[in-house]
Amino acid sequence: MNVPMSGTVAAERPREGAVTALPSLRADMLLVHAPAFFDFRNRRDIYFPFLGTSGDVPITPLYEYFPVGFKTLQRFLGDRGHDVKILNLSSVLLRHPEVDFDRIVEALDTPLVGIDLHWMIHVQGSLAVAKRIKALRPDIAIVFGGISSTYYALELIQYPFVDMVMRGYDTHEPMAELLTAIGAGRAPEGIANLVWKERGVIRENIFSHKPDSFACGIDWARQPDDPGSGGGAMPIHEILSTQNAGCAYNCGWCGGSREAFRRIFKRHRTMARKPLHEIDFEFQTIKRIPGVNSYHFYSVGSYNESPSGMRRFLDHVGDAGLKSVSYEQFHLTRDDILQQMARTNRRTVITLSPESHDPVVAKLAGRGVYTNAEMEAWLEKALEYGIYQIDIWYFVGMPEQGPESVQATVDYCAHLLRKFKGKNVNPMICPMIPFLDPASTFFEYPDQHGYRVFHRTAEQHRRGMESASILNRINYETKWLSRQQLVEVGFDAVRQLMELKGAMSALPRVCVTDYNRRIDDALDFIPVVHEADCLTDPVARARALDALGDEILKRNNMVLFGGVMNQAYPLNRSIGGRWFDEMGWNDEQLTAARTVTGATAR
Ligand code: B12
Repeated sequence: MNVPMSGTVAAERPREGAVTALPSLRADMLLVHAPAFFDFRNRRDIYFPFLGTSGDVPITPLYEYFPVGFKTLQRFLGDRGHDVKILNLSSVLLRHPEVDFDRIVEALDTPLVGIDLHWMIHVQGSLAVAKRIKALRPDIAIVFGGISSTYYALELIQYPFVDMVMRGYDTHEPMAELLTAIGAGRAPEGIANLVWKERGVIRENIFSHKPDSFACGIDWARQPDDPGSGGGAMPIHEILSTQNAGCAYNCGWCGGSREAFRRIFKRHRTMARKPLHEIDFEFQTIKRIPGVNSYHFYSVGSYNESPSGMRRFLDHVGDAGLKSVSYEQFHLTRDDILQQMARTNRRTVITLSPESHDPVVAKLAGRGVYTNAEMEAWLEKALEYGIYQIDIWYFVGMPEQGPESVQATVDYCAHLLRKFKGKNVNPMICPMIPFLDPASTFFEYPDQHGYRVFHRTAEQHRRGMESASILNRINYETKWLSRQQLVEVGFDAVRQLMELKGAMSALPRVCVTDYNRRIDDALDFIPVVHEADCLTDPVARARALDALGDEILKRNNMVLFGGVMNQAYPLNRSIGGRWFDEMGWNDEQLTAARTVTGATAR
């Protein structure tokens, strides 16, 4: 490998049509989060339907979250003298669609770009961004990292534009060594976990850095600037935390389950925990966030905490002065913890995920550890203790789950809504699209579980993501639900549930009408695009898609813009200022760098 020296000077090549060049972005490493699809702008030949994500977090189908590990890498490496910056390209391109990506690449002053392929959904975008960077700036080395990168490391390294893949759930130490090696112009010989190329020959260093503890505390004190959108915007003030990598449970569909963790990271112990003093650090910084009392805190994976760990964690939460907090729970939370949760924050939300009302399906989905009757009794109790809200998630795409089963889940949700009317019990349902997680048990052994997998390799997923039709992007179907049904039955279930919530005043009627109008439109338009996408003659296909181009673009522009809505919050909220909206430059600089000629679609 040709390891570039640090301090490489950015190429200063003015491009035609540009207004103002972006100031150079200097870093020892720039961590880049690519949109799930690149380049989505002005595309008339690929349709991103409303509800095209599973819809539980405030993101568009470009999946703007970057791995929270970007923040820990930034702190850990920063403490060791390395200047690490983060660029969320998804957010930049959504907010500033007229910015020419090539101008961004030209402004980079860094020897190393790190790209996450953590979630498989980013496979097309991460690779396309890497390819373009390499084409324009062969002086910049490119390293991939994250869960999917680890799983597919030996395939990814074969792409000519991927120089290195850093494997592992904890990459801090090896990345520090890598940056030091690059700074010194040394080859990354012997750096644990790394797969790299030496003059085109693939080298696989030993995959040995697998510590029992994981990560360092995140510094939350500084949040990205919120450019706002003229006062009326409802800012998304949210931070999150995970105290563990891996999982104590073993749900067959999950790429982070016990067995999946073993497959990916080749380590028998399936949990690595964040050290207590790092959690302490994290909470100290949370308290320093300006206006912390307007922030929601999302505790992801808190089902992996022991009761004593949870009690300690709750003390911190109580101390932090946050507006609201949500905890994901696997079992029905026991009384003492419930009471403490309610005491520590007046707006405590608990998220349960029974996945199905049907105990057989729930068990096959890896859940089913309580009955509906037990859950309902627990709901009464939790509300009595002062828990503010309980979200209950159901999933579509599980074993033995056909259309009737999904309908019965919706009917059960109606029962819950009636029984707990006015009490903030909020059932939600989402289709598992577009991907069944690679490395999950159902992905690895589809036949045994009634699944069929369409895309297996990274390249197959990448190509799949380039399909015009969302149905062809989906990587699986089950014996009980075809790809088309996953979408149709899944969307219809969401639609019915929204309708019920409107009727029972759990949501404003006007939001429901608007939301369901979008679902109806997607349900009408998906088959139209699908038919065109499935034409086998490439010329006929291109012609058919071209004829639909205006309609596709119109719909994409309604989903891919500077706003997001989801099931939990069915109102458009502006992006920018979310903890992961790290835009590299400020709003004025990005606005000034917009091209006169408009967005570049390639
Ligand atoms: C926390 C979490 C979330 C949080 C996100 C938190 C965050 N921003 O990181 C939320 C709830 C928002 C979320 C969302 C989603 N998630 Co999630 N999530 C998890 C969970 C529970 C833990 C992940 C974890 O432990 N991270 C900690 C460690 C492993 O990662 P890290 O510290 O962030 O990063 C380190 C390394 O990964 C690596 N690294 C990562 N990126 C890079 C890049 C470079 C260049 C380098 C060098 C290193 C590197 O170094 C970091 C530092 O050590 C896992 C389940 C599990 N048990 O693993 C699922 C999981 C990761 N999520 C998954 C999925 C599918 C999703 C969604 C796509 C769901 C959806 N349809 O909406 C979205 C995607 C969001 C997006 N991109 O916008 C799948 C991924 C399967 C796959 N391989 O694709 C998992 C495995 C299981 C699951 N189904 O939930 N998720």
